[in-house]
Amino acid sequence: MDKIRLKNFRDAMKTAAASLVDSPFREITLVHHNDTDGITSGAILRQSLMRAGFATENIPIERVHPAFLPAIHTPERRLILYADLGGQAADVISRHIPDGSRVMILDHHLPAEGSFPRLLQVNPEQFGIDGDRECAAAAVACCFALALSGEYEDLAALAVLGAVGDHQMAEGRCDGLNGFLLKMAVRNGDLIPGCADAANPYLFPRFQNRNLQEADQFLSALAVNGYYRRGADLALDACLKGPDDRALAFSVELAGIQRERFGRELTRIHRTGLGRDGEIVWTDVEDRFYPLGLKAIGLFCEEIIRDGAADGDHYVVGFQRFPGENPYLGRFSGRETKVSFRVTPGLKCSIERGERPDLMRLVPQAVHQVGGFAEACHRFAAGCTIPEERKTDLIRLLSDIATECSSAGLTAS
Ligand SMILES: [Mn+2]
Repeated sequence: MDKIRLKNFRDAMKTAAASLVDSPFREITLVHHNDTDGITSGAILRQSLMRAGFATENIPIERVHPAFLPAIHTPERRLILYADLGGQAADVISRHIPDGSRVMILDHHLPAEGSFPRLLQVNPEQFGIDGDRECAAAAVACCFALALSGEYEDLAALAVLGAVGDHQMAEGRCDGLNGFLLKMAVRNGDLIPGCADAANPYLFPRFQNRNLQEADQFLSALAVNGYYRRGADLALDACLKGPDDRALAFSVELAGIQRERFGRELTRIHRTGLGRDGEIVWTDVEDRFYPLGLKAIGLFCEEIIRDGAADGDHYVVGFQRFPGENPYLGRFSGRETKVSFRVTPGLKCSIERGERPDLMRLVPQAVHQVGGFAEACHRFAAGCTIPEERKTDLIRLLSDIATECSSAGLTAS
């Protein structure tokens, strides 16, 4: 990464940090993702802004849901900072900002097209820095912290942990801004190199000498699995002070809950079978995974595949009901379902040979037609949200589109 791009990014961050410090307000709300990159971002921002004299409030969320925005953007919240999400929702966010409030988005996902004058965005992608590889959200947050004060180098270790959570460290190496912060953390003794595992060579003394991957798994157990019991609060504290007994016990308890819920659901599937429509197999756990976060259904689809319950060449679809209450934002009306998509190993081979359509070809089209929206869509894994009453329609559409693709003679695209 060349020096010019880095300098432009850091200059923009200086301007952004100065605009907060110069504002008359000293209370700030931090809205961020609940995965490891989001949690470390939230922790870095909390710590640096507290040192700079702000009172902070963290609101970890699973995603930007339009229904959350009125609950987030109340007139009392004059300063709101989004981290690790928000860039792609800048349009809808900007429509909820009350007069006299300031909103800043520090994201690393490719931002939405267009300009949104009611808010300020600082995103590495705007400066030619690759947000998928060179700069996790935690690195963005850490640059913001270093713009507040060059003395906050101790936060760099958390930035590297965020990069690991987002799979931006490969074979123990980081590129770009992630790599810059990794060097900083090692130089300051906040990460210790030399662990025997070549893929995970750094130990994090604050996390009781876990390596970075173990620290990532620990944060996920708290903040992702334990989201609906406010486990994200424990994860944020663990980032800043190290895991305490309560956090350790909670992570063990949540792992137990996941085992129990998944086991019970698999038993049910062995008894009654999966739903089937052409190449689609599906299951609906309704609210039986509560209090596990909404990532659980994707993990469970993978479990179904490992277990062999979806043998053969199939698209595997799982539904998990969206809880009507968010632990940080209260109750919401409207009934929605999270949907996760995976493929069996046999189908994956057919897709790779260009014989069957991948999920990017199948999912967005079908989801759009039932009035839902795709959250993340990759070739072999995808997730979305749809209205509760459209589940059957979605399965029907997926099956029809898959069939059309075969009769139309699928060409690799
Ligand atoms: Mn991220």
